[in-house]
Amino acid sequence: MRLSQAFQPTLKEVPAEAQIASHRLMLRAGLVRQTSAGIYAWLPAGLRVLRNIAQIVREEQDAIGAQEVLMPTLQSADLWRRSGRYEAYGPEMLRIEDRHGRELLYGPTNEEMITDLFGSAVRSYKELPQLLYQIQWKFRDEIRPRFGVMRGREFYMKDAYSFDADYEGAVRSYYRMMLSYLRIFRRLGVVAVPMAADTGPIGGELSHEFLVMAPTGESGVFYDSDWDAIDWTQAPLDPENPQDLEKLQHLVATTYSATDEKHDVQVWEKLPLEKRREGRGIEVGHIFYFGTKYTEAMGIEVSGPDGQPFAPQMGSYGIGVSRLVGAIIEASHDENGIIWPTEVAPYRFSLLNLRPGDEACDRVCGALYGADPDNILYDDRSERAGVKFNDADLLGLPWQVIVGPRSAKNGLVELKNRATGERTELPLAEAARQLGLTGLQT
Ligand code: 5CA
Repeated sequence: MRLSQAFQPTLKEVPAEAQIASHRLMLRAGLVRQTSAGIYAWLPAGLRVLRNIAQIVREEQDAIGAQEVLMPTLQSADLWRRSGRYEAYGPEMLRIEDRHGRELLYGPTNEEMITDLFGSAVRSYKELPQLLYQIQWKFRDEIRPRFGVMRGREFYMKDAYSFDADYEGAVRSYYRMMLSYLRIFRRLGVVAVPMAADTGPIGGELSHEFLVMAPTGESGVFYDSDWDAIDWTQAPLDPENPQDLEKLQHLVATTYSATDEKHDVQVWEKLPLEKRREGRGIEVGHIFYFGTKYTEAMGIEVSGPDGQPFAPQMGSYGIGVSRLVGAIIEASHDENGIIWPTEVAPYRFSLLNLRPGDEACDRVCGALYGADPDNILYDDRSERAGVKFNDADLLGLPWQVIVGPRSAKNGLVELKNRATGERTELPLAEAARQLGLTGLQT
């Protein structure tokens, strides 16, 4: 993408309403714009990040055998009356009436709808277990939307639902999902620690929330540094193997982590000092096991091996996809702007042409840009170098390739690492190789 043509409205002024870094940076870098309180339009660069996150979530959910569906955002009030949650959910639910006076709502979550779908299709225990997910917009009329996309009213969520024949199966589904979450957050380049949690309006008895460490987090957190050390993408745990899931369950039960609400000082003080990690966290995921709460309330049964009908056991599993965009920035930025982890960055690198019109600069930039124009952000604007440097730091792609007239004449470019600020001058072909660019035309 050529920056001269991109729809990327950056802001010079720090927006007054934005209280935290991620909100300020998302507005300043031109990732989102607020359209009404707690509701945001995603602009091209922001949308690319949102999609990258969703894609990693999708790959890892598929990898544990979950199947993707897409349910509507609008649901009928009657569906929610069957579970008893229509009244119980309260003013956070956006209630709507259609032209025939029928009551609808904009879904804040989808337990009822998926349970109904499941019930209309599955007849026998032989069709269990089932694991379904979607990535869809939700609406919760939060009393105080704030911190930008972090606590929005309309937000993008991955929600998954499991159906099992018995308690043991349901617990396996729960830990299979937990393993998938640990892999997802690792791939997203953040440390997210699972912590035992309360269940709130979703209900149930077993629940963990996943918190990303960031100083502006809403909860205080305490955890064992082992959580930082494990690379879950490399862990030899097979989501299909019940013994591996038991190992994970054991590890979670014995490796300390707690929000301030559940903190146990006595257990904490048994940990060696150098293993204690303390800070604040942002909730980016939440998983629940709630047994037959919804299947029973809604009268959903399948037939068992003995021919007797029974209500399947359920769990539900959320990830705040749009919240993660803010949470990743909270965890990874400096005074100059965002520092994207490679896997979610909106483009591979910024290409800074310091003198458009200069023959050598244009030639070197053209060669690099031509290798992957969809995924390179090419600053070809006729702006001062300082403006280009500032904008590139603000948007925070992991690498910047800086092309000035003197070095370009000698076939050299400068490679800047956004995270460390380190700059190295090297031949064009070598820079392309380091950036993983193939098909360079020189
Ligand atoms: N039905 C369950 C699991 S699918 C559920 O709704 N869980 S939840 O309420 O915990 O939401 C799941 C995730 O959505 C949260 O962990 C959080 O990351 C995200 N989320 C919740 N409310 C908001 C909000 N107002 N703005 C942005 N993200 C939110």
